[in-house]
Amino acid sequence: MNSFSEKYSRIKTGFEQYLYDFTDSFDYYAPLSEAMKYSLNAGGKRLRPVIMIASAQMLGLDSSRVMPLAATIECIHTYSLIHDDLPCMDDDSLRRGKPTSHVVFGEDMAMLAGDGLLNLAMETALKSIEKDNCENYLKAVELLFESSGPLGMVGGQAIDVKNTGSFQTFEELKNMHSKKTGALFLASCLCPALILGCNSDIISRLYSYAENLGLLFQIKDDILDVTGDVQSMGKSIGKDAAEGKSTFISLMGVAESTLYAGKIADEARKALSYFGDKGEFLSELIQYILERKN
Ligand code: GRG
Repeated sequence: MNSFSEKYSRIKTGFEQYLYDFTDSFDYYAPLSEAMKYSLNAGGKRLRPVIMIASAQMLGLDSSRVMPLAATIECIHTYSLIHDDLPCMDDDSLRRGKPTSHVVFGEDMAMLAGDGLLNLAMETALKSIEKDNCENYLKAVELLFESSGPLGMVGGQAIDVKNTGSFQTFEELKNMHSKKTGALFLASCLCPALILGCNSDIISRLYSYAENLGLLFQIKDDILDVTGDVQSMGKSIGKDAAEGKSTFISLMGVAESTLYAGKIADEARKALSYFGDKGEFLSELIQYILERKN
């Protein structure tokens, strides 16, 4: 294992320990607790919490001060996957290498598990606010929910379901993805800076890094839907083309999308160079996303 993988694994393990204690404390109506735990503990890369914790560490904020917000963002991400997999949306039966929530618990309970996670996310974020740094924490919580709501992820998903296969231009596609996928990356990266009350230079560099990272993640997701395999991905592949979805591949092809991904990665690196050696892990994360197989 190289030092990047070791560090990723250390951050991810620390987060998952926190998450397991968090889910262990669920004391709701048993079938609901079970369905919420099933998806949260199913694994996944934990990319958004890892980005949030790494961004905190780079800026000199102790990880413990963002752990509840990292759990918040993972709850939001997980609820979005449960709802996205429902028959009324993507109708998927495999997620994180396991049968999807509605396959195991039924559509009604999957819907409620997602609703439960979203509401729990709000409760967790509000409880995380430090009294003596209330104003800054509120800015972070506001960004988080703005990013996941109708201006961000939910808005992007709405644009996506209403326009399947009909994005004509790269800009239209990019706009949808910057809301649907990019906004949560942005929140992950910026929350620690808001908690610390960082200056506008730092915020704008992080903004540029996160915006490019989110786009890179999505282009790679589209490439993997063509070149990846079910085993490594833990979810069905080839669905975009089968459903006639507009993707970076349908607009530009695999070769040009790969070249474009490299350009976006360079932009992300440029933004992060401002932080010097302290940005090493987040910089290496760009390469990880570029080379990821799942
Ligand atoms: C239903 C409100 C609502 C929103 C759904 C994010 C999303 C919006 C849908 C997911 C559809 C999808 C597969 C989008 C591509 C990008 C993406 C978010 C992939 C899954 O994220 P990963 O790879 O997943 O970080 P893991 O399992 O590793 O956490």
